[in-house]
Amino acid sequence: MKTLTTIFLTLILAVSLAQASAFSKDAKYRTTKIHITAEQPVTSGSNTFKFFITKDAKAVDAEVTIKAFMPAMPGMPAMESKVKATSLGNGMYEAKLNLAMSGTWQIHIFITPKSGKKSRIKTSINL
Ligand SMILES: [Cu+2]
Repeated sequence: MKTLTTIFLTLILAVSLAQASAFSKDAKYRTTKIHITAEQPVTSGSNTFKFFITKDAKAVDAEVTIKAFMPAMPGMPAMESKVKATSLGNGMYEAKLNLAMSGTWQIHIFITPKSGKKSRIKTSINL
């Protein structure tokens, strides 16, 4: 019964968090999961994203670097923006990414914990 209550409350929290965000995306690599959100709709230019990172369902304490890039296209050179995310505690990180044009941006999240294996999660953001 306690488990059911916990699941139910988690669902309510997940739904309300999803509604509060203008952008939301999930990605994972093995048991490391990341939940990416933005309070404002994602547009070309500077965007602030929050990253909630867990490994084996536990909040991750690590150095987190985000790389956003777009390969060269006809008439456009390759674009890249790499930033170190700020830790907000309890597995939550924040970073401002400059997505200079509309299109599909490849996103790589580099996670370097104080001990244990480094990991990299790949995803993409369309705008
Ligand atoms: Cu482009």
